[in-house]
Amino acid sequence: MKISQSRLALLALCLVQWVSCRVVQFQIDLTWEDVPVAGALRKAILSNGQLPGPALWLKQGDDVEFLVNNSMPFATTVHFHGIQQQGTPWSDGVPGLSQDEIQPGDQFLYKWKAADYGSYVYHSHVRAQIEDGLYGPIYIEPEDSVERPFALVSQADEPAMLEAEKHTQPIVISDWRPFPSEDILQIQVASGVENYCSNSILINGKGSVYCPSQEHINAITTEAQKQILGNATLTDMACLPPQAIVGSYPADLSKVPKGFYEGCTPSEGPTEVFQVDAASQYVSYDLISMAGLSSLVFSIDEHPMYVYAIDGRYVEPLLVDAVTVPIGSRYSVMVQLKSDPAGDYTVRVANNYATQLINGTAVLSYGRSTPGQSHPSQPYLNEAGANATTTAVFLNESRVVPFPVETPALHADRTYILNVNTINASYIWTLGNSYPMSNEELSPPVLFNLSAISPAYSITTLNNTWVDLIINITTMGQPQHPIHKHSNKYFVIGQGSEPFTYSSVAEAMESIPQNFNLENPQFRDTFYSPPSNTAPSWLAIRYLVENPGPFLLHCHLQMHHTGGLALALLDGVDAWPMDIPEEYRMPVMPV
Ligand SMILES: *[C@@H]1O[C@H](CO)[C@@H](O)[C@H](O)[C@H]1NC(C)=O
Ligand SMILES: *[C@@H]1O[C@H](CO)[C@@H](O)[C@H](O)[C@H]1NC(C)=O
Ligand SMILES: *[C@@H]1O[C@H](CO)[C@@H](O)[C@H](O)[C@H]1NC(C)=O
Ligand SMILES: *[C@@H]1O[C@H](CO)[C@@H](O)[C@H](O)[C@H]1NC(C)=O
Ligand SMILES: *[C@@H]1O[C@H](CO)[C@@H](O)[C@H](O)[C@H]1NC(C)=O
Ligand SMILES: *[C@@H]1O[C@H](CO)[C@@H](O)[C@H](O)[C@H]1NC(C)=O
Ligand SMILES: *[C@@H]1O[C@H](CO)[C@@H](O)[C@H](O)[C@H]1NC(C)=O
Ligand SMILES: *[C@@H]1O[C@H](CO)[C@@H](O)[C@H](O)[C@H]1NC(C)=O
Ligand SMILES: *[C@@H]1O[C@H](CO)[C@@H](O)[C@H](O)[C@H]1NC(C)=O
Ligand SMILES: [Cu+2]
Repeated sequence: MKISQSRLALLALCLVQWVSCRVVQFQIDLTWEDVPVAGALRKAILSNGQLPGPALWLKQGDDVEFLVNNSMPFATTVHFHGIQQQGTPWSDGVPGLSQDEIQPGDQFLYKWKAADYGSYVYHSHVRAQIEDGLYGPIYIEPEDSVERPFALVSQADEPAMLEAEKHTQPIVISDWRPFPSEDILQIQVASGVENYCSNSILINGKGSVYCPSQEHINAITTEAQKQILGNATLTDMACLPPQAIVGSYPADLSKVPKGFYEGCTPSEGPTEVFQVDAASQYVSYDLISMAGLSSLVFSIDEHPMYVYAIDGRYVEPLLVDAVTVPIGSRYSVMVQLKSDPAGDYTVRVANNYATQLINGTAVLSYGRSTPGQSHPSQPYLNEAGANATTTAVFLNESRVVPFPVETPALHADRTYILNVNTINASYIWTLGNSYPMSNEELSPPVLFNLSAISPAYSITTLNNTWVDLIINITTMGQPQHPIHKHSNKYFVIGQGSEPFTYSSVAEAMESIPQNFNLENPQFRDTFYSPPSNTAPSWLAIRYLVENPGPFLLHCHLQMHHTGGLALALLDGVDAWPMDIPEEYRMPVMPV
């Protein structure tokens, strides 16, 4: 066994600095198999035979070697969502930008440093493969020196919370459809109808397909949905009819198969059970949404929870009864356990986009209930993802304060206003222009050839400058878009539910200073654009260019991302070309 020069140098550094210097090797073998998900057989992507994939547990400072073995009949890549990839842009997993796709039978070795602590997720970054199940949780245990925010809740309970954090568990919430992602992309082109319905909500991969009666669906239809529906009703999948989605774009509903937006077929799958021990006082969960098209709200009956970290960073703990988890975001919650539990409690996950009423449930079990004696627990969350009582508290993002607070520069060096809307069809989207899926096939990828990508689909930035991106939602009625940025996080400095008619943040701040926060802004890698129900809206984010490389900015809804709601940030081009390790210069790394 040979140890490379660089490995030896690293070992020496570890001994001197006394920091974690483990090299953690992790491997996933990807297969495409018929599996029952939510009780219905379908082809899906399994990672080491699992869906979601196995959890990767790390310590801050670890070096990771993540091997992807593609045993599937189609190409793929893996992205490490929220991981900065400082100095390792070749391990970001975006086809056409940082690497070529990993072909069937090939392998690829991603190497990166777990520099930051917290909750992350790995997932496919090719086309809409996330919808086929290629995702798994990552947790990076903080170094002891990182200050925890638990004493802000209670000094007396701090030890119990620290202990709960040590044993924190991922809860991956997602949605599922009866069709593989490639079929969905084809149905969209043939019919003109964007896919906006699921048939099941999964909690750690478990769930069922429920088909509520039309009476029940009509009874829980929300006021907002009634406004859109007029005289019509929701479908038997509790979805808006496609006319509401397609608008004036052409559509051919005869090309839409059963189960796309109507045609509910019930099936029963397993239910996730979270076993807890009342003696431990607290339990910690990392909520991760890997949905394809839903906006999932999470709640545990009769159990308020402290949100204490978001997107892998601590925040001042906020006590809530329910939290909305935009796709790609991670919310870490500390749940206070009951000293005298009455039985099992229902864990609820419900979609709050107007497009569909759908939910899934799991069980929080103290292991004490005897059959027949379990009482029905009292929900905070209803089937539309809204409050079930007048007193239920939902996380309010405006109240979130990072712990500790970090601040951006007061002025940006460059501003880009990126218009978000549909163009030509209900499933084609813009972020500035419309990023074509064919950009995933740019070869050699942009990291190796800066001119491989058209300026229409990219912006270039200089290293060590501050950039403002205005996500400009130019029309009413768009869903809140989960805007994800690769590499380093951004500060959420402003937002509004009115047209953005300014040329920069500085100009806007003169007219509407109340819409901005430069004092204690959130520091995120994924954040919702504001609602646009009654007017267009906008989101202003500011980031420091500190990691030269090509990184994607995109909506994490799979059909928006594949529909073009994406932009390549060619960061720090003044520091290109980079010193790329020889093995990454290959189209695909031989192992
Ligand atoms: C890697 O994939 C190949 C087929 O592509 C398969 O034969 C091999 O067993 C896989 N290796 C592991 C460790 O799963
Ligand atoms: C909706 O119902 C109203 C009153 O029942 C009726 O006047 C109207 O024509 C209906 N609209 C449509 C589109 O069917
Ligand atoms: C919500 O989930 C319950 C199962 O816990 C199910 O009976 C019901 O039909 C679901 N409602 C919708 C609208 O999905
Ligand atoms: C939900 O909250 C709103 C606003 O506080 C309140 O008006 C409404 O009655 C609540 N819903 C239920 C079912 O209690
Ligand atoms: C959220 O918090 C902000 C700031 O405290 C407040 O202005 C706003 O009304 C709150 N929103 C809701 C829906 O409660
Ligand atoms: C939209 O349609 C126009 C006219 O056919 C075409 O030139 C343009 O490329 C289309 N844009 C996208 C993003 O599909
Ligand atoms: C880089 O991309 C440009 C634009 O597509 C192309 O003309 C050029 O041949 C590429 N260079 C290499 C080395 O592939
Ligand atoms: C880019 O800028 C950051 C500071 O923002 C600096 O730490 C880094 O070394 C620079 N990278 C290069 C390659 O110059
Ligand atoms: C941003 O969107 C608004 C509509 O909400 C529009 O009036 C404005 O022109 C857009 N900004 C740019 C630079 O296109
Ligand atoms: Cu979107």
